[in-house]
Amino acid sequence: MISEVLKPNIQDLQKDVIDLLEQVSSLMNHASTALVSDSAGKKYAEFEQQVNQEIDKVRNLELRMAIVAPMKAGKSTITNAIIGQEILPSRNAAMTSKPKSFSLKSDR
Ligand SMILES: Nc1nc2c(ncn2[C@@H]2O[C@H](COP(=O)(O)OP(=O)(O)O)[C@@H](O)[C@H]2O)c(=O)[nH]1
Ligand SMILES: [Mg+2]
Repeated sequence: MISEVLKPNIQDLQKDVIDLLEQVSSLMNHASTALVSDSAGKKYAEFEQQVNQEIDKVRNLELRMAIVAPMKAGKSTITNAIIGQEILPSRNAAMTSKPKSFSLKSDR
Protein backbone atom coordinates (compact mmCIF):
# COMPACT_ATOMS: atom_id res chain seq x y z
CA MET A 1 0.00 0.00 0.00
CA ILE A 2 1.35 3.41 -0.99
CA SER A 3 1.46 5.82 1.90
CA GLU A 4 -0.36 9.15 1.46
CA VAL A 5 3.00 10.86 2.03
CA LEU A 6 4.48 9.24 -1.09
CA LYS A 7 1.59 10.16 -3.41
CA PRO A 8 2.55 12.91 -5.85
CA ASN A 9 0.87 16.20 -5.05
CA ILE A 10 0.06 18.31 -8.12
CA GLN A 11 0.56 21.64 -6.32
CA ASP A 12 4.00 20.61 -5.00
CA LEU A 13 5.07 19.26 -8.41
CA GLN A 14 3.81 22.42 -10.11
CA LYS A 15 5.73 24.61 -7.65
CA ASP A 16 8.94 22.58 -8.11
CA VAL A 17 8.71 22.81 -11.91
CA ILE A 18 8.02 26.56 -11.79
CA ASP A 19 10.96 27.09 -9.39
CA LEU A 20 13.30 25.16 -11.69
CA LEU A 21 12.10 26.94 -14.83
CA GLU A 22 12.49 30.30 -13.09
CA GLN A 23 16.11 29.40 -12.31
CA VAL A 24 16.65 28.49 -15.98
CA SER A 25 14.99 31.75 -17.06
CA SER A 26 17.24 33.72 -14.71
CA LEU A 27 20.34 31.99 -16.12
CA MET A 28 19.23 32.77 -19.67
CA ASN A 29 18.69 36.40 -18.66
CA HIS A 30 22.17 36.49 -17.12
CA ALA A 31 23.71 35.00 -20.29
CA SER A 32 21.86 37.37 -22.63
CA THR A 33 22.94 40.39 -20.55
CA ALA A 34 26.55 39.21 -20.34
CA LEU A 35 26.68 38.52 -24.08
CA VAL A 36 24.73 41.60 -25.15
CA SER A 37 27.41 42.66 -27.68
CA ASP A 38 27.58 39.11 -29.08
CA SER A 39 25.03 37.54 -31.46
CA ALA A 40 24.64 34.75 -28.86
CA GLY A 41 23.11 37.34 -26.50
CA LYS A 42 20.04 37.60 -28.72
CA LYS A 43 19.70 33.82 -28.78
CA TYR A 44 19.74 33.61 -24.97
CA ALA A 45 17.12 36.37 -24.77
CA GLU A 46 14.91 34.25 -27.06
CA PHE A 47 15.52 31.18 -24.86
CA GLU A 48 14.51 33.23 -21.81
CA GLN A 49 11.27 34.24 -23.53
CA GLN A 50 10.51 30.62 -24.47
CA VAL A 51 11.15 29.43 -20.92
CA ASN A 52 8.86 32.18 -19.58
CA GLN A 53 6.10 30.98 -21.93
CA GLU A 54 6.55 27.45 -20.57
CA ILE A 55 6.31 28.80 -16.99
CA ASP A 56 2.91 30.30 -17.89
CA LYS A 57 1.76 26.93 -19.23
CA VAL A 58 2.80 25.18 -16.01
CA ARG A 59 1.02 27.89 -13.94
CA ASN A 60 -2.18 27.22 -15.94
CA LEU A 61 -1.64 23.43 -15.87
CA GLU A 62 -1.57 23.31 -19.67
CA LEU A 63 -0.10 20.23 -21.26
CA ARG A 64 0.58 19.78 -24.97
CA MET A 65 1.59 16.28 -25.90
CA ALA A 66 1.97 14.66 -29.33
CA ILE A 67 1.01 10.99 -29.50
CA VAL A 68 2.28 9.64 -32.79
CA ALA A 69 2.52 5.95 -33.72
CA PRO A 70 1.48 3.52 -36.47
CA MET A 71 -2.08 2.19 -36.68
CA LYS A 72 -3.23 -0.04 -33.80
CA ALA A 73 -0.17 0.81 -31.73
CA GLY A 74 -2.30 1.87 -28.75
CA LYS A 75 -2.50 5.67 -29.29
CA SER A 76 -6.22 5.88 -28.47
CA THR A 77 -5.82 3.54 -25.51
CA ILE A 78 -3.04 5.59 -23.95
CA THR A 79 -4.86 8.89 -24.69
CA ASN A 80 -7.95 7.58 -22.87
CA ALA A 81 -5.77 6.37 -19.99
CA ILE A 82 -4.01 9.75 -19.62
CA ILE A 83 -7.29 11.67 -19.73
CA GLY A 84 -9.14 9.14 -17.59
CA GLN A 85 -12.15 9.04 -19.93
CA GLU A 86 -13.11 6.93 -22.96
CA ILE A 87 -13.05 9.85 -25.39
CA LEU A 88 -11.61 7.80 -28.28
CA PRO A 89 -12.78 4.42 -29.53
CA SER A 90 -10.06 1.82 -29.11
CA ARG A 91 -10.43 -1.44 -31.03
CA ASN A 92 -8.34 -3.88 -32.94
CA ALA A 93 -9.18 -2.07 -36.22
CA ALA A 94 -8.70 1.41 -37.69
CA MET A 95 -11.07 3.64 -35.67
CA THR A 96 -9.67 7.14 -35.63
CA SER A 97 -7.81 7.63 -38.88
CA LYS A 98 -7.43 11.42 -38.84
CA PRO A 99 -5.29 13.65 -36.61
CA LYS A 100 -7.22 14.57 -33.45
CA SER A 101 -6.67 17.54 -31.20
CA PHE A 102 -8.13 17.97 -27.71
CA SER A 103 -8.16 20.85 -25.33
CA LEU A 104 -9.04 19.94 -21.77
CA LYS A 105 -8.86 22.77 -19.29
CA SER A 106 -8.41 21.98 -15.63
CA ASP A 107 -11.08 23.47 -13.33
CA ARG A 108 -8.42 24.36 -10.80
N1 LIG B 1 -1.59 -6.13 -25.42
C1 LIG B 1 -1.81 -4.83 -25.47
N2 LIG B 1 -2.79 -4.39 -26.26
C2 LIG B 1 -3.00 -3.06 -26.31
C3 LIG B 1 -2.22 -2.14 -25.57
N3 LIG B 1 -2.65 -0.88 -25.84
C4 LIG B 1 -3.66 -1.03 -26.70
N4 LIG B 1 -3.89 -2.32 -26.99
C5 LIG B 1 -4.91 -2.90 -27.89
O1 LIG B 1 -4.47 -2.63 -29.22
C6 LIG B 1 -5.60 -2.36 -30.06
C7 LIG B 1 -5.41 -1.03 -30.78
O2 LIG B 1 -5.39 0.01 -29.82
P1 LIG B 1 -5.80 1.51 -30.19
O3 LIG B 1 -5.62 2.30 -28.92
O4 LIG B 1 -7.15 1.56 -30.82
O5 LIG B 1 -4.67 1.88 -31.24
P2 LIG B 1 -4.49 3.17 -32.18
O6 LIG B 1 -4.88 2.77 -33.56
O7 LIG B 1 -3.01 3.49 -32.14
O8 LIG B 1 -5.33 4.29 -31.66
C8 LIG B 1 -6.85 -2.39 -29.15
O9 LIG B 1 -7.47 -3.66 -29.28
C9 LIG B 1 -6.26 -2.21 -27.75
O10 LIG B 1 -7.08 -2.82 -26.77
C10 LIG B 1 -1.18 -2.65 -24.72
O11 LIG B 1 -0.46 -1.94 -24.05
N5 LIG B 1 -1.03 -4.00 -24.73
MG1 LIG C 1 -7.03 5.35 -32.52
